[in-house]
Order: sequence, then C-alpha cells, then structure tokens
Amino acid sequence: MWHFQADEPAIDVNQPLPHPEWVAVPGSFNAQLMGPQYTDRVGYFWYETHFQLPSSQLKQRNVLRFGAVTHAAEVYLNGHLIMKHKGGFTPFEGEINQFLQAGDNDLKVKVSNILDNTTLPSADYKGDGQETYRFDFYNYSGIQRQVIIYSTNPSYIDQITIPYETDLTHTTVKPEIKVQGDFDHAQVTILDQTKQVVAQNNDLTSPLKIDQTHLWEPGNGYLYQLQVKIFAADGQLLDTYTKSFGIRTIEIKNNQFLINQKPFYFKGFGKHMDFFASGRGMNLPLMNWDNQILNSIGANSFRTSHYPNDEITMQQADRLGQVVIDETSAVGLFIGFNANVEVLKNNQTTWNTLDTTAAHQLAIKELVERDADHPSVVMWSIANEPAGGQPGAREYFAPLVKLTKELDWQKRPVTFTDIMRDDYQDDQIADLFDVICLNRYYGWYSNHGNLKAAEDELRDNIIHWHEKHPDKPFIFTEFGADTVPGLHSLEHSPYSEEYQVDLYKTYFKVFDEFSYVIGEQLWAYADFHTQDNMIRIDGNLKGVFTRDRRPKAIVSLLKQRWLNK
Ligand code: BDP
Repeated sequence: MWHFQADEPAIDVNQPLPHPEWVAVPGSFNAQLMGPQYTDRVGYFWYETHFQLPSSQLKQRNVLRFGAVTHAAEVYLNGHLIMKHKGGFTPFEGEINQFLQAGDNDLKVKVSNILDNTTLPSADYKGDGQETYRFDFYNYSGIQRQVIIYSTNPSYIDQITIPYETDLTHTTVKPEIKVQGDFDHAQVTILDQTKQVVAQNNDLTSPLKIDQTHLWEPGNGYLYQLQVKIFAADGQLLDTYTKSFGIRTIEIKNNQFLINQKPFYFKGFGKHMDFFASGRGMNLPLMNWDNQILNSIGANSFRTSHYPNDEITMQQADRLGQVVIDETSAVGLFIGFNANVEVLKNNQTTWNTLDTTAAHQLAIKELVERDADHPSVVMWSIANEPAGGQPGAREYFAPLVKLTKELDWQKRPVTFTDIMRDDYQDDQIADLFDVICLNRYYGWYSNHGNLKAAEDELRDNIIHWHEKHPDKPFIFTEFGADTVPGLHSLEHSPYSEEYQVDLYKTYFKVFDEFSYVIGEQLWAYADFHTQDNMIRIDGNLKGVFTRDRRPKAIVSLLKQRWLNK
C-alpha cells in the first residue's frame, strides 16, 4: 500500500504528501479510489512509499525497476529526481546508490495520465484537464506493474539476447551478452528443461550448439535456459543471470503462417488487461485463471490489445505454448475516431495533426528489447487501427516497420490492424507489412442486425483484399457484437446472446472458404470498462465472457469449433 494523491501546488518532495489516500501497487489508482477527483481527473498524481535498507546493502549496486507506470513518471528518491520515463506499458530502471541511505528511504513518483497528440495511446488534450479519447477503453493509470529493487556486484551482467539459427534439429545459439565492470573469466551454459547441460562455453562470445533440438511449439512450450556466470581471478562468482528461451522458426510462405514449417491457424482473442478494482494493473491470479479458460476452450493465441502486457504474462505464454501477437500502445492514431463511418471518411488530417513519431519509435524499441527472446511472440503489431488511408500514412509507417525489423534479431513478421473505415480502396500501408490483420464489424457497425448482408460484405471484402495483396495471409483480429449477458431473443436481435452466436457462425462459415485467412481472434475475450459513451452500456460488451468471466452462449460454439479445428 502506497500513499497517493492528486497533484497540488503545495507538494514539496522533501515532505510527506499533505493529503494522502491509500492505493495498492501494482494497480490502477482510478479503479480503486472513489470520487471524480480521481476517476475523471486528467493530470498529475503523486505516489509515496518508504523502504528500509541495511547498511550492508549500500556496498552493492542497487537498481530500482518499474514494470510500467501509466503514462509517464518522474521518480524522486529522498527528495532527488532520479529518473523520468514516458510510455505507460514498458519497464524502466536506474541505479540509485547515489541517493540511497541506510535505514529509511523516501520514494515518490509523480505520475501523469495525460494523453495528447505526442503520446501513445494518442488523444485530444485541451490543456484544461479535459481530453477526448480516440480509443475505446478506460484510461486506467498509475503504477500498474511491479516495483522492485535488485542488487548486483559492481561487475554485473547487464543484458542478454539469445539469437539462434536452427534447421529444426541442429541449432546454433549465438548469445549477445553485455557485461559492465571488470571480470576475469566467464561461463555460458545451456540447460534443457530437465536442467541437464546441453552446451557450455568458457567465454561470452562463442556459439553454442544443440544437436537434437527440442522445439518450442504452439501448445507445448518447451524452454531452454541460458545461464551466464562471470568470475573474479580467484574464482569468486561475481554475477549470474539466467534467461529462458525457446527454439522455433516462423516463416510466411504461400499465404500461410508457418511455425516450425507447419501452417498455424490463430484461434483466440484480442485481450485487454481489465478487471474490477485492479483496473489495468497486473493481476496474476486473473492471468492464471484466464489461461485456464483459454486452454479449456481450445484458444491457442491472443493479441495484447492495445498495449504490451506485463512481463509475467509473457513468460507464462512461453511456458504454456500460447502464441502472441505483441502490440505496442499505438492506438488512437485516427483523428476524429468514432463509430460513424462517414464522419471518419471525411477527415483526412491525422498525419498532419499527430506528432507521435518519437513516442512510437521509443515504444517499438522498448517492446522489442523486452520481448525479442519470447518464443510466444510470433509477430509485432505496431499499431491498432491507424488512419492507414490518409495522406502521410505511408511516410509515417514505412520507417517504423523498418525500425522494428532492424531491432529484432529474428526479423519476425510485423503487422498492424486495419480499421474497416480505411478499407482496401483507401489503404496505403498494408503492403509494408507481412500479414494483414483486419478488424471488421459487418453486422454491427455496418449492416447492423442484418447478417445476410454482413455475410456478403465480409466475403466481398476478403476477395478484394486478396486481389490487392495476393501474397499475404489475413487474420481477422477483431469481429464481434455487443452482447448483454442473459438477454435472449426469439428474433435473434442485436445485443442478444443469440445474435452473437449467429454473427460468429456467419463469420466462421466465410473464413472457412478462404485458405489465405489464417486466423480468427474474436473481439473480445471479456467485457471491459470504457469511457462513458452513448453506445457503451456498462462498458464494451463484446466479450464472449462477461467481465467476471462467465461464459456467454457463444462459448460452447467456440469450444466445438476450436477443440476440433
Ligand atoms: C475497434 C477497436 C477496439 C474497440 C472495437 C469496438 O480496435 O478497441 O473496442 O473496435 O468497437 O475499433 O468494440
């Protein structure tokens, strides 16, 4: 539990916060506090805690690490500003010895939940504490992931990346290991999942060979460990660092997405981090429960819509063999975004208005740096529903796709999700990407309630996209209908559980006609909280589960389809 309060002119970083409340960390403050001064407020907020350290620990190198602070942070230790970070969904850390003291230490974090035309996600900020969001989820904020202090020797292993090459039997691992400080000799070991040594070197740079590779596969997350040790001349162990990795290949060939040379069909969801009281905060019991649910219905994949998930969720995906489309927080890149197709079509100002390039580069860099060694991550999604049909879109995205590939040793496929208002006729960017992901709402935002027309629209859309991009595979990364749990209708009217079932049946039938449609990720896994909006009744109800994870009628159809597909 930390102290917390909204910013006010009287905050003195050397004094206790004057009017604090209690909040839990990790967690979203605006999911656990009541009152508009917290839930509606856009601006700055303060967190404060104290921690004790024994004097012996001051001889070590101490690092303070934040898993994610949404959306920007300034960190003060004992009254000194020690670090700043922008971007709400990636980790940051810094050495803190200079301002640490034995005994009590005062840690304060000034958090901003402001989003504007320079940030990701992006929103319209009017500067008066009011903003209009261009995305459809609640702006949960705060210290949403773990805060830790870890200690090392002055000589330490700083960073490990684990590039490899494999023919699926023989693998050569060429680790890149960064060490800071002096050391005499080193040892690098690869252990298999039963902790048997499969390869070992006495230096940091030579390749390591695995002769009989045990592959990481969807549904079977086999992991190796790379263990690095550095020693002093007298044999004293200075630092050790172990990182898991999995071996698999990804290739796009003949309109298929091959994992270990076998075609993979994506079955799953776009998934928010969203729950009662924890908000967007990391919630490990929930994550574990969700994984049980996903497995039980035959889902093999998810997209981290619309921001990077926490690191433990990613580790768990590796272990369970889940396939992940890893998305940056680039959402809201569409000026005038709303549910009215025509209004949107008339607005062409996005790329003149937005100034998100720097934030986008940073978000990609930090995401690839964090997640490149996760075998579960098979593709980067660098934006959700940007204005890909407006002038300037290509100039904006071409360098970002290039950057993503440059940063990723594995050169994984890169995608974005296409909004249905910038369709194949207008789109200017899809050819830059490896896989085309379509978010489509026929039968909901268009042809509402008319599934026969929706079916024709969908089929027609797939055919046209394929004509334009005959070599690309397509994944439907969003499609669905708001569904009030327990609402039944003999007429199968929109919002009823029957309509959701019918809509999904319609889409599945059409998908199965096209071999180049290589996946279906429904929108959404569970109902989630949104900003207030005329078309949102208690949030977005497109979940196939309710927010408290009760199945809607559609779930039994999904089970039948996915457990047999
Ligand atoms: C798309 C967005 C998603 C929304 C969804 C919807 O990508 O975030 O929640 O539509 O309208 O525009 O339900």
